[in-house]
Amino acid sequence: MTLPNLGLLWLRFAVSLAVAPSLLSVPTTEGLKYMEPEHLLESVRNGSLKDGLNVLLIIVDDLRPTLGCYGEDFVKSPNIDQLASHSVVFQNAFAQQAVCAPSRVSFLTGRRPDTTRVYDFNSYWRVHSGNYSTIPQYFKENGYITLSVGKVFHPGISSNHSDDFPYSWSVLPFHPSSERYENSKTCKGQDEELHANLICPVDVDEMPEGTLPDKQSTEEAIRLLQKMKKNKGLFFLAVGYHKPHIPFRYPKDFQKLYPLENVTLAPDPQIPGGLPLVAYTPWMDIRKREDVQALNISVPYGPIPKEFQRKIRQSYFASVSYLDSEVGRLLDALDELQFSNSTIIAFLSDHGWALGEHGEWAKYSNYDIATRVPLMFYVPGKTAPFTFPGERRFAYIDPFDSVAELMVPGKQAKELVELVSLFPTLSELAGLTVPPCCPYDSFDVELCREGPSLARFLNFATWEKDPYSIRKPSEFVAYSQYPRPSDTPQWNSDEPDLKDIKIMGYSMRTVDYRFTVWVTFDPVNFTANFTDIHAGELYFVDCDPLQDHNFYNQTLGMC
Ligand SMILES: [Ca+2]
Repeated sequence: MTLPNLGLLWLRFAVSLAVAPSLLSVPTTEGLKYMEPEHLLESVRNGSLKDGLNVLLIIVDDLRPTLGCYGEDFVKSPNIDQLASHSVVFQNAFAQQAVCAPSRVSFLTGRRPDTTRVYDFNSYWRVHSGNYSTIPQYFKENGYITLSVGKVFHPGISSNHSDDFPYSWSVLPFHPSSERYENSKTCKGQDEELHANLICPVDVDEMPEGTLPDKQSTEEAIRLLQKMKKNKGLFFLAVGYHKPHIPFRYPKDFQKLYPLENVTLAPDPQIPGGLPLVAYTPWMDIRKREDVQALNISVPYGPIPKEFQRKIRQSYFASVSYLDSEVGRLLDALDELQFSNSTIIAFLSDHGWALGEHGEWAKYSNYDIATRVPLMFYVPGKTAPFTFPGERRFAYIDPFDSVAELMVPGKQAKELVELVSLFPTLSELAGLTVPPCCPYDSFDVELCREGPSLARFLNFATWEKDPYSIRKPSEFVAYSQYPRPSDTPQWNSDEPDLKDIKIMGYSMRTVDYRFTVWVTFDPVNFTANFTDIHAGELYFVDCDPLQDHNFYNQTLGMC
């Protein structure tokens, strides 16, 4: 196997990082007033909207591709599988940083973390790095009503405590009221008392407000779709679901889909011997939960007891099936309202999640298990034929229906792609001008994109005519990165604040291997020193798909 000249690639990174930006004028949100949706809809209806396609963007929190449509047959995800059966499904899509805010800011602005400079939760990119446009902002400026439901931007400082309203959204973003109870003591333990547990199957009727956040988000999204049906404007509706993010608080019935005796452990539950310590994530957020604390697991490497590992995996899968039922309700309503022939649907997650692989239980790393995400696009008339009048495309499928068969997946794209491509892809699919490629220094450029559009992969005619003309897997590379405060795991290794970042792990995934170098990083000047390498990782995909055998600096024993 021949490796490409990695030095040049890293040098390119190093040079680009060394270029200091000039800070832009600070946008202000002073004087903003809430605008009733009706007023905005009225203004658009009277405007000059061109014909076009609506967009439904579904963003899931911490969902790895553990879905039926990704070959994980034991997971009950019939509604997402049904969407996949009419979509192009990207089998090898990767996030740019495996944690919420940095990943979301990256793909919603179409820029990599080294351009957004958002590596933690404490900076708003418009005042921190550049006044970058976002996907919803671009659609809004092109005449769309843009609507946000649930967790789309990461809430808090990283989206200016407003989900980037009003830049990105036509009306104030919606957050489910019951979200405030996510970390409260709502989980009934074996002692019949309520706890703030990791594993939290619940009776929904007994929950505060008698509901759960994702249920409320589905209901609000459906209400907005009904409103858009009446008003006839083009819409861009983003719906952000919370599950399967921890805690695993879900309707308890979904646990029945995964009897504990049938739940297997991760195939590689040991911390790999050749793993550099800087790469290890100590999964501190898991340890904080009451039921995990009671296990007295040693920090940072102590393994979780096997029986509890099974329970975590059971509840993650149950949360995925609960999520699937909410996605199913949403798509059923979209279909019922006859939007299936006029709406692009994009489905993705912000990053993956380790379920015991490498002895880890979280995101916060550069492994495939943390960076690989589900990604699919449904485009009516393109990825699936238009429906006939009265024909149902996305009728709800009950995950408990034992006769429900695994859907035939749609077109599978195997190329390595990145979430940073979402911005140009949605633009092109909707018929908008694709934002230009970012220049070398783009800190002053409000509208540009750092990833290529993936729309060409949706053109089946080209695939069949000359599949090799556009698809050369060896040419594709997906980049990710993750910061660390130290060479060995400590309390803030998972989520270091910007000022504490001392090391950055830059990772590239090709069709053949994953290569990562952990280098000195200066959080003041945002510079990475590629001559000061703390550690490296090299994993070969064919013989080590789980990435357990680090061949960095090894001259013998190629697998
Ligand atoms: Ca997340």
